[in-house]
Amino acid sequence: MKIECILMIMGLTGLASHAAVLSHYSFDSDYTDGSGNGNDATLTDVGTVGNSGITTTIGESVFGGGAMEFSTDRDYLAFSAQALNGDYTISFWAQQDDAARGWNMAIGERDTNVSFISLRGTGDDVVRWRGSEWVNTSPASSQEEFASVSDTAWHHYAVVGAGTTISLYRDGTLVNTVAGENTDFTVDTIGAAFFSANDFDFEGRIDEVWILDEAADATTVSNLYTTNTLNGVPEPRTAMLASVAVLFLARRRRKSV
Ligand SMILES: [Ca+2]
Ligand SMILES: [Ca+2]
Ligand SMILES: [Ca+2]
Repeated sequence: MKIECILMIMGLTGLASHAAVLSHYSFDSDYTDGSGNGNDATLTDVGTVGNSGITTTIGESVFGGGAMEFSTDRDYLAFSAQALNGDYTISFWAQQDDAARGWNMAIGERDTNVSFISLRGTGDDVVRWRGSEWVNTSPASSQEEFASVSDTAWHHYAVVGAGTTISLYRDGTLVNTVAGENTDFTVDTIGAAFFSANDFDFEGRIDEVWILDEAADATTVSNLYTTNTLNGVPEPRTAMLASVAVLFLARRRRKSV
């Protein structure tokens, strides 16, 4: 096999299918789902206190040059509901405008009182996960609070459901794993959750939302945190460019021998 063929195949491994990805919102230029599954989101920009939309301002995103900016209104992105049962992963970057905000509903199910992932600000300093089978017992079932830090910096969060265990990773590091939960979760909204009358939503920026139908292991979470990919190799476009560059260098080397 010619060296060009081998190198091209090596480069194309960066395009390996992501069978586990249900949806991926990069927010680099719009609200489309980059997974190939077509679950594009649509923005509902309610109220007039502030508008929400893509920001491409330098320094306001983590990967890809764009992120989703949510105003203090209950603006939100909606998409076809995904019922996550058994093994799943919800991964995203978030940056709060106000570290003291009591509820920053990042992602969940709109117009119910279940299924949300919310950052809770200064004084609470936790991330609350509530599943779709939440029951308000004491302690509540299908609900956990994971220790966090309230500030206005970007942080990466990954909630991993694996059978009856639920875990939170923060900035690539496991915070805690809790066993014995019904981990089912329904997601149809980014930037808000809960009944609309309660006006719970997110204020700040969210970037690179990945929803997987598999329980990410620690390595995969670390890959998402460090490279925004599942396998730790560069994004497809970068991989293709790398392939071309390697081919070019290989040709030059062969000619020079
Ligand atoms: Ca992005
Ligand atoms: Ca608005
Ligand atoms: Ca908001």
